[in-house]
Amino acid sequence: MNVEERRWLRKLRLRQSRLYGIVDLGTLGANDPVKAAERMVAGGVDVLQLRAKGHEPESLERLARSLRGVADSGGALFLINDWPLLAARCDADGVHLGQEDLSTVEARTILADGQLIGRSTHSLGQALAAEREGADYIAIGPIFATPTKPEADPVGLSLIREVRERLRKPFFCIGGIRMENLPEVLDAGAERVVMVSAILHAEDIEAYCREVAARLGPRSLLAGGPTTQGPRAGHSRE
Ligand code: TZP
Ligand code: MG
Repeated sequence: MNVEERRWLRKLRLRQSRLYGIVDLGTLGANDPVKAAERMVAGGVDVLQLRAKGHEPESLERLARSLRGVADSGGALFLINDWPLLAARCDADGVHLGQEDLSTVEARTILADGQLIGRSTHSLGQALAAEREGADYIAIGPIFATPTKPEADPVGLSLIREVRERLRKPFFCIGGIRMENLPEVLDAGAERVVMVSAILHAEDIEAYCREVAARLGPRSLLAGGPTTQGPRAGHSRE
């Protein structure tokens, strides 16, 4: 596959994605990240992210390559939190950046051509800025208060509706989302969600993901973005 085809495939998978799971080493504790990732992908996670706060990126290369393989085996995207250089080295599908991280322009100078950039945002203004600056997808949250990111104030469900009306890029809702409150999040206009602790603390990770994915609905019905016409088929909304 050439660079253009890979870029197109990544954007197509992003458009079709509903469930984004994070292999967060802090939340996993002593549990095996590769096994957790395998169960997540088997359960239908569309995007897998490695998040390893407090670790040195150099020490994560082997794990990142293993997770890259796990994601590939299920047709899921694989992203790395915080470190574009590690994402480039491990041939990840992209990197996820926060408000305090590198700008999109800076990150693109480190990433390989065609790798994706996601950006965490906490307001409509930040979400619109991230889109304007060229992020491929936006995360908004925390929707609810969450022990996974205790320092962050919840933005509430109302931001989902605002963002939905204004953003063209795919956006994911994150923060305190679990099976029990998923209906509220969907009713507020979300199509895509990220879950960390709900998935990683589930008794049966695969079954939990399968159930959430079923409630989110089939991938193929999502509108917009690259179409089946392929990478050279004119302009998409992106
Ligand atoms: N960014 C905003 S909230 C959050 C991140 C990384 C943590 C979400 O974790 P959980 O366990 O799904 O609430
Ligand atoms: Mg970050």
